[in-house]
Amino acid sequence: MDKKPIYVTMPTLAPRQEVDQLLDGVWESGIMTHNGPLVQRFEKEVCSFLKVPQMVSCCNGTIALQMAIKAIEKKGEIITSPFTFIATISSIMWEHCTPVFVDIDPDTLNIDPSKIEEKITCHTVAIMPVHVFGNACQIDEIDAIARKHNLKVIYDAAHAVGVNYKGKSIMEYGDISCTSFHATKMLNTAEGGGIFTLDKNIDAKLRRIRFFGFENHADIVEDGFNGKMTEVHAAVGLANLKYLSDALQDRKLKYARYKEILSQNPELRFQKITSDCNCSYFPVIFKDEATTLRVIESLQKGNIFPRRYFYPSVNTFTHLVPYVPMPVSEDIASRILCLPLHIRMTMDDVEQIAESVCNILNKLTHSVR
Ligand code: T4K
Repeated sequence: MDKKPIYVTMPTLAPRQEVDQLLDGVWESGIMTHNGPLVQRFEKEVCSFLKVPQMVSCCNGTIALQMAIKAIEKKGEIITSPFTFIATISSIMWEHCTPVFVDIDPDTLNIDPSKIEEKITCHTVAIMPVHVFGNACQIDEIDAIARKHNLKVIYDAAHAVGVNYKGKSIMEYGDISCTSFHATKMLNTAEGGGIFTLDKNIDAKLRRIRFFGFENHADIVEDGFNGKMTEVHAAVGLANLKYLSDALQDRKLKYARYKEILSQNPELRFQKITSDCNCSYFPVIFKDEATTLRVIESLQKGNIFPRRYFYPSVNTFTHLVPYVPMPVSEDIASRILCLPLHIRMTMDDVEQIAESVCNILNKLTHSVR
């Protein structure tokens, strides 16, 4: 019999009956959406888990970014990373702003703060860095540049639930931080997003933007749209939230085991991560693209499905943006692979995958001799 496939990730899901219990209340009340009781409870419980004062939930992480851009009320150039998922860029463009890329640091895989200032023009309105794979950006440097040039900072924290920086949640940094509760993320509501700000006025504005721009169901006071999370999604999120600590712990243990085995091969490179990273992904960087493709091919033969996050570098999507070379991002994108990492895998799976990668690399080395 074929081995069960192992995907790059799978959702952490609470037992069905725990979701069903919450859904019983939804069915009984008939309240399905419009900032219902479960959405409000989900927001409160996420805040208490992360120890942050407030969060506005919404329908997905892309819309979270768009709502954040709407909330800063500025149109112009937004400086961001080319090493990210397309949603970072499309959210900027849907808000009639222009993405301006700044290359990444080859070690952290996050935007390189030393290259930001040279890209600031009189049209720059904001910086949108990405905490890639849950690894905190160089927040102090970025915030200093933003203050000096009077720019807003919106963090794309789609991967960063459970990440801390200098003893507090990473969601507390910048003017606004946006996360994703997609099925593939640390905490999932199937589809969903969350927006964090310490500014009560921005928080209130985001709530109006999420609800068509209405104030008190009467006047339209914002450029809003429908960004709401439903009660059904909030029920899934509330049930899953109880297992978030376990999921975070599980990821860290498996990440450490991968690293221990794969570090034996001097050819491999790893993302340089901060100590409070959530280890939500396990990226490994090979010496070149040909090796990366051979590893993918061999793993897939064993029903193991790693993913090329993020390939290609988004500055090369010329249907969307004019090409500007980003040598570091393009190079890393061509030879990085995220290995499977999720709660449904066993530690044996991790060990077998890591050993398979080492074996494939050994074979490749000997075949070229
Ligand atoms: N900013 C950043 C930096 C992001 O990475 C993302 C999203 C966003 C913003 C926007 O957030 P959202 O609008 O999505 O909330 C996935 C996700 O769709 C996307 O959320 C994520 N980043 C991106 C990095 O990855 P795919 O196309 O690679 O995922 P997919 O559907 O192939 O799933 C990967 C594996 O996960 C599958 O092989 C099996 C497993 N899976 C997937 C789904 C959808 C499940 O087990 N169950 C599922 O329901 O994009």
